Amino acid sequence: MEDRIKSIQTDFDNEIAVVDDIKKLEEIRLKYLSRKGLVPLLFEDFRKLPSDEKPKYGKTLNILKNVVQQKFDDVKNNLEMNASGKKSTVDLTLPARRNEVGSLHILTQTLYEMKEIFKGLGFSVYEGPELESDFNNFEALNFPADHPARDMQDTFFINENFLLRTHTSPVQVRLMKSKKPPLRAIMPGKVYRNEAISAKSYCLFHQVEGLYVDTDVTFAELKGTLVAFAQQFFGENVKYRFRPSFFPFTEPSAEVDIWWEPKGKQGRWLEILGCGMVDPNVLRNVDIDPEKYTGYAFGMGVERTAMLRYGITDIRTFFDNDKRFLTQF
Ligand code: 2U9
Repeated sequence: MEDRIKSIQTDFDNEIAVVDDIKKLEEIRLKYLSRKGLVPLLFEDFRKLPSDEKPKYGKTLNILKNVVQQKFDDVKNNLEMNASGKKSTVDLTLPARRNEVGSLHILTQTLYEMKEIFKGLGFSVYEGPELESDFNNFEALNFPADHPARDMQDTFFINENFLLRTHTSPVQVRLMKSKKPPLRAIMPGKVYRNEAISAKSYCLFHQVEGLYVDTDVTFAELKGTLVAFAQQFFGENVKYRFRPSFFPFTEPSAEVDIWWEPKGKQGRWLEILGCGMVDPNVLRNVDIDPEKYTGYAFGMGVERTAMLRYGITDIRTFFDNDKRFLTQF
């Protein structure tokens, strides 16, 4: 049965391919599709098969019938249209449709670029889980018990002790707990915040944080690293400033702004990252002696940085999967 199906399909294809008038087409219809034609005869034989063999051929037989009928109808339409002087609806001179090629999401591209810059500055890349313990996400990082981030309003808690990480800092905690200094790594990844969704904030975003712990690490080294990053990412002539700030996990702390002046618009200072010297309490919490070691840390939002660089005004567009947005990058 299988061989007969194949041979009828091949013969039909060969014969229909060279049909150029209605008379020859009618001969093909009689041979293959009429009541006593080869295809209906195959169905008659199929009906006589033992019932356990039927499932094996039923589907192929139906495909044959549909393909033969469809090809026949197409050729018939074209011949009829040619005979009546109308143009065929198929224009064989049209160029073929291009296959669409996918590309990396703009956040992935930005993350890759950031990773490459920091790798060039001597950092390795370290990743950790998105579901974290309260200890790694808050406690070890010197967050006081009454800090607003520890509230259900701001953080997605799984239960009393576990949560969706609100920053990638717990990965630094894991690194410091598992390896001895010197440590120099960046931590890229997704973080979650229980925020009202708007053009400026989303419940999920990406961060790149960095950490360097060794003997005699200084704020001057932190500054040198971040300026080198800003110059590579935003351009050699980027204008920047360091402003004093506060974070529970760093002391002293600072924020870095860059001067942003889009063409034809008023320029202004825009914050691109936060940083500071790792608080001695944080080092103690992971059993690193703050008398012997010092460290610096920094953190930046990937969406925020990409928005600034590409003039994107609504953070939600990163997550909408709208091709009109995605294909611009
Ligand atoms: C350890 C010790 C210190 C990481 C740091 C910042 C400053 C910071 C924000 C930037 C924009 C988060 O995405 S954002 O909202 N981050 O300002 N992050 S210092 O400091 C650490 C981390 C881990 C153990």
